[in-house]
Amino acid sequence: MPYELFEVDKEIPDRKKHTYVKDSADPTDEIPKCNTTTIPGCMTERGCAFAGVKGVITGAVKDVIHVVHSPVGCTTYGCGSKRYPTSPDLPNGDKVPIDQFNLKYIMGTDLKESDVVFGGMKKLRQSVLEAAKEFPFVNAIYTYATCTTGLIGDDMDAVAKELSEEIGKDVIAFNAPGFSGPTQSKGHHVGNLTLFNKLVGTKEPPETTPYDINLIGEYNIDGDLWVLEKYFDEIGIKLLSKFTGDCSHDEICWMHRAKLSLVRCQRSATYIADLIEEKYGIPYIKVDFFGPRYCAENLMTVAKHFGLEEKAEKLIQQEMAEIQPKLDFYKEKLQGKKVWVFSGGPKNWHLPEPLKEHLGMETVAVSTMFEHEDGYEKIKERVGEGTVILDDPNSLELEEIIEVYKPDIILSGIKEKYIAHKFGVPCVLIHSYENGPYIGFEGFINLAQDIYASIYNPVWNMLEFEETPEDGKLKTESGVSSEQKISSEKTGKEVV
Ligand code: CFM
Repeated sequence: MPYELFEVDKEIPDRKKHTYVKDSADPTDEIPKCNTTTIPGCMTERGCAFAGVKGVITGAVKDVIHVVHSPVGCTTYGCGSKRYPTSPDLPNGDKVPIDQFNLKYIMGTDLKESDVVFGGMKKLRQSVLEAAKEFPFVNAIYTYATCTTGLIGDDMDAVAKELSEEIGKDVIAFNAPGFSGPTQSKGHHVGNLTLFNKLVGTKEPPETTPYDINLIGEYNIDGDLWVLEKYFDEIGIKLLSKFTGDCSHDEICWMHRAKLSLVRCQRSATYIADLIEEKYGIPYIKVDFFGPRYCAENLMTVAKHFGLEEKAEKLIQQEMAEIQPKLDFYKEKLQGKKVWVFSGGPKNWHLPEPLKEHLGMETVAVSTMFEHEDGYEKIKERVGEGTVILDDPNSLELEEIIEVYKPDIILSGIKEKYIAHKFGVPCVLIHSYENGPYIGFEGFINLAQDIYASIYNPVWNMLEFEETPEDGKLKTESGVSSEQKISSEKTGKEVV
């Protein structure tokens, strides 16, 4: 049977359908059940639909202020949570006057009980006007529905329309209350649709060239976008619009003028590429730049589209020559190490092959928070026999993966990092990165270096565990749990 019920899931048998163990003999449609609501009883690692739109799609836009229509908790949660840096430069030559403005500021309507009873539209209006006054340099104001305002049914679009006219700038409402879908993936979709419907086609770029592209689904995590921008620059391809890493509000408005779209994150942003193709006839290519081979192949594909193969060839040779000695070093050190990859979705199929091919590492477990069928098909293609593929793992399963599949390293997010550490397993962040960028040629070396530094960190040799048969829990030699031992070493105080 390709599906497996984890020990910790005995009381939640439905989890079995979400836990697939790769067997090449299976037909391709054998993949974990996915994109459904979390099973009650599971402590999920997922984010909400509001997080999907603000935390992923729109949060990187550098010259807008966000007004979250919610009690204050969602506003706090929505502030600067993702590491997408921006440059201050705007396409018209202006500069955003506050450095990394997109990461530093967010506003909220601070809804109270009486607003829930009597409606919050007045407060929203007031807050948007205040935002326009506080930050006069912004080029647009984005507002967000949340669970509370979705439930009371405030008409965000009506307020946005009225205020756009009054303020003379775009005020956009994003209607993705937290509960509107099973995961943040729903928010990605709403973000794409809203930006397409409200913005694309409404402005013209200052200039165009025959080599203009939209780079879609690249959010500039720790500078990824700037690595790709440098490559495209050298090949002679111009990024007319980015969606949405280091992007300005206006760039989204003129995405209809590009000659080609590239879709980098195919989970969060294929929607807008499809819509642009359908309405404006601009084709798109799905691209993957993680790992040297994928990066080289995909740069060539894009260059070919514009007849710029020679320049791409030259760039690839240069970059490969530069990284090869480092790649050889890390491969020697990391060969045979076992990995568990846990991300939202796409990074789970981007990484296993490059890790195998360039570093000799074996992916033994893969899990995602919100991947859909197409992504799971790619994951299945790209991992070896016996790899466990989990959809929406709960926190107890995370521990069981560590105990059963014994990864040497976990590539994941901050929520899992400390679980891993408590089990004495190193962890490298692949959502927000440790020392990125991780994309492209030099990015892959950064990733390899972080993996190497984590696995070979001498701290792991200082931990000693022994099994206690009574409860099966991991204990250190002295009898205190590993967690207690680490904290006592840190504080110098005895833990009882
Ligand atoms: Fe796309 Fe992303 Fe990802 Fe994503 Fe994310 Fe992310 Fe991710 Mo964290 S946009 S789907 S919602 S590649 S924040 S940069 S790492 S879960 S796999």
